[in-house]
Amino acid sequence: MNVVILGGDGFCGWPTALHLSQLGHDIVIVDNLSRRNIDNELGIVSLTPITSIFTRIKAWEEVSGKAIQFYNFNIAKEYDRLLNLFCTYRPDVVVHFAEQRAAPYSMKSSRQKRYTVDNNLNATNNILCAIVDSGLDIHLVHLGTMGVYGYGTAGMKIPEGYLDIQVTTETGEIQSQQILYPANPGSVYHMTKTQDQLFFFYYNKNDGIRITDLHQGVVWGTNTRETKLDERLINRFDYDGDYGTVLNRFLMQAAIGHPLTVHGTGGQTRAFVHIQDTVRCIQIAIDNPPQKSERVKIFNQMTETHRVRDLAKLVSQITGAGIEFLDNPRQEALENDLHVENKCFLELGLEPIKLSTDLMKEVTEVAAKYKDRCDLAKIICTSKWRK
Ligand code: NAD
Ligand code: USQ
Repeated sequence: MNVVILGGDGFCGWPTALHLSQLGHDIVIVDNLSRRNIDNELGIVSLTPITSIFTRIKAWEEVSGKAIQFYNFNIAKEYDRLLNLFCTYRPDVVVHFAEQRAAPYSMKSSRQKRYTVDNNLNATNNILCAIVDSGLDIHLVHLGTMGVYGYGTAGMKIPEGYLDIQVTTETGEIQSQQILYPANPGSVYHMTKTQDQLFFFYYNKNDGIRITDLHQGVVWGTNTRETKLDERLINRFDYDGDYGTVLNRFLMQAAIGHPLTVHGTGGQTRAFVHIQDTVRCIQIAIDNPPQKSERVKIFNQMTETHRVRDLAKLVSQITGAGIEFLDNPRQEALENDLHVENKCFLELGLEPIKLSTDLMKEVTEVAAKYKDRCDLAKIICTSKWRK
């Protein structure tokens, strides 16, 4: 298949591009390298020494014999280039990773709030418009987030996108319906993902676009089978207070002897997925597209849930690291339970990679290998939800 990967230079996009290329798909990456520019803006670098996109692609060609094309443009702004790419390359599938994805970055100030909204909403709308204008039957696979649901469960498992409800009509009849699960975003970034859902609902209803929206949990791990093949293919490892996510941060903090930075009581429960399962889930989603008149398919892309303080305890037991309970910079529930339905991927053959000592050690080893690249001043989260 011809596959366009939007945001293919990023943490999830790069290993996905390699995985799909390895499977024999023809891959085009589009990325405006905004993530690398934000690193410059924040004065940080990935803990792992990622090479330029050009070196990455050349190394992949040497290692695998497979070519990947790359275009550097902004999909939120350069609509004509996006449409032209769709019309000339005629993709079967477009995978959309190209959004500003850090909640703390999106809350830094009005500049970052406005950038996140402008970038993410225009990116998604432009892709949908370009699919309509191209006249092609493209399957769009989007990376959404578990955070669209909020993290409460009302005593039930969070379903895969749609909630069964019953309404009483004026004549007293009970009618059953399914609606999108009510949105409950916890940051401006998460809010853009809840708006993406409405774009998908609308363009699917109006234009019949086939869409799969993957509500992904927090991704952990660094490398996948393909990125391990050559040092030049190494994936990015964000450890800083804006882009670093909780489990990778804890593993990295343990590797450098920094106390584990638990926000508040650490009673927050979140859903997790390993980066190797991320790329596998996208493969499964591509292999199982919605039918022409089917509504938006929504999968919960997560394999387990954990409470933050339990993760800290686990990492501490394995590594001996200390734990520090910090004032929580975010506005979020101090303690929450989280139960999530994830049957769709399991029924389609996903064999989940669960948190294991071996895999956690692997991340710690990667972190230890590159610890000299760490800037200690960038570890603590400074972005506050309320000033
Ligand atoms: P990332 O920031 O590493 O990658 C995103 C890529 O998109 C970057 O390379 C960036 O340069 C590019 N990009 C952003 N805006 C663009 C634009 N307007 N035009 C062209 N390129 C643009 O993020 P990631 O961790 O790989 O996340 C990818 C997607 O998965 C995001 O949409 C994110 O919301 C979602 N997601 C990520 C996680 C996680 O834990 N990393 C969890 C759940 C969902
Ligand atoms: N946390 C800590 N200590 C830290 C870092 C985080 O206690 O050092 C806590 C946070 O307060 C939060 C939880 O850990 O309660 C998760 O934070 P995170 O930074 O790991 O994840 P989050 O901000 O939710 O965002 C990440 C990705 C985002 C994705 C989301 C999936 O950056 O792109 O959408 O995970 S989910 O959380 O399921 O919505």
